[in-house]
Amino acid sequence: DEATFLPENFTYSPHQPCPEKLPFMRGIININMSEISLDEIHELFSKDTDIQPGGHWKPKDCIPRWKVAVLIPFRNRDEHLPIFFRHLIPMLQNQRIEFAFYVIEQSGTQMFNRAMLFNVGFKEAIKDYNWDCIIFHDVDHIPENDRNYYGCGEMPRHFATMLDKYMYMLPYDEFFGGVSGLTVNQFKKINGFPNAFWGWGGEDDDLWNRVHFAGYEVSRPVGNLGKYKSIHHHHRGEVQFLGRFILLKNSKERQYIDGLNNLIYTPSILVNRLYKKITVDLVPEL
Ligand code: NGS
Repeated sequence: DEATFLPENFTYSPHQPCPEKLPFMRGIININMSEISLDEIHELFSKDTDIQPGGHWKPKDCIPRWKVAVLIPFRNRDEHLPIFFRHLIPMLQNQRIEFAFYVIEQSGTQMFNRAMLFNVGFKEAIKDYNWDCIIFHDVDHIPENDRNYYGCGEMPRHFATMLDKYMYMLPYDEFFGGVSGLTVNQFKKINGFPNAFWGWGGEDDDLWNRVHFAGYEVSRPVGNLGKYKSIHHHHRGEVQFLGRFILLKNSKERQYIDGLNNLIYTPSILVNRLYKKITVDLVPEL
């Protein structure tokens, strides 16, 4: 609730945990969807010498409550990335969260596998650093409110509850798409995402099922905080995954045979200034 946000003159120290509701979290974010190049974004953030390679940043004025790896599955959306960073970097800095970005790009000609890319990103991210919270983020979703706090919690969290493209309503109660977050332990416990969803649809519903079979409930931001704008684009070559309904019927049986525990991939890795890029050519299991 708004009244609990700290006043401008609130002081805290480098030796104390960052407060969760900081004065620079002002609410509505000014969204700027105009296209910009990655070079211009680098330029924009070049004065911020606290940003380490891979976009790794942590607050200096307090101890961050969460160490967050933001995973972004990716293919053929180059113009979205700079728009994404333009909004996400300032927001996470205002929230005084420690973070870095992982862009997991699917090369090759197989159908897009968002879920498997998240599994790859997870395994690569936890090799790097002791992240404790993982945010699973579509590149075309821009948060509209910086009080939508990107930390994790006792329960898996769904952040993108009010999308402009759905007239700011949850499309259905079990919707878990767009942006979600789990602690490293929660994600391991549910065996991650399924790897078997090739093409559009259903993988987020399967994650919802996995979370519930493991005994969790999903938590969501209150009020208007979960508002997002989508970057407009033509759905380039997104092929629906026709097998999704059958897989979803068998979510429970499949949970511990398909996921983090049967994931095989060969990544190539590039550390950029604002993100780590992991490229993988995914192939379906025979
Ligand atoms: C459901 C899909 C979800 C998807 C949601 C919203 O029908 O994967 O629509 O999609 N589930 C199935 O197909 C079983 S959206 O319009 O945001 O792309 O997330």
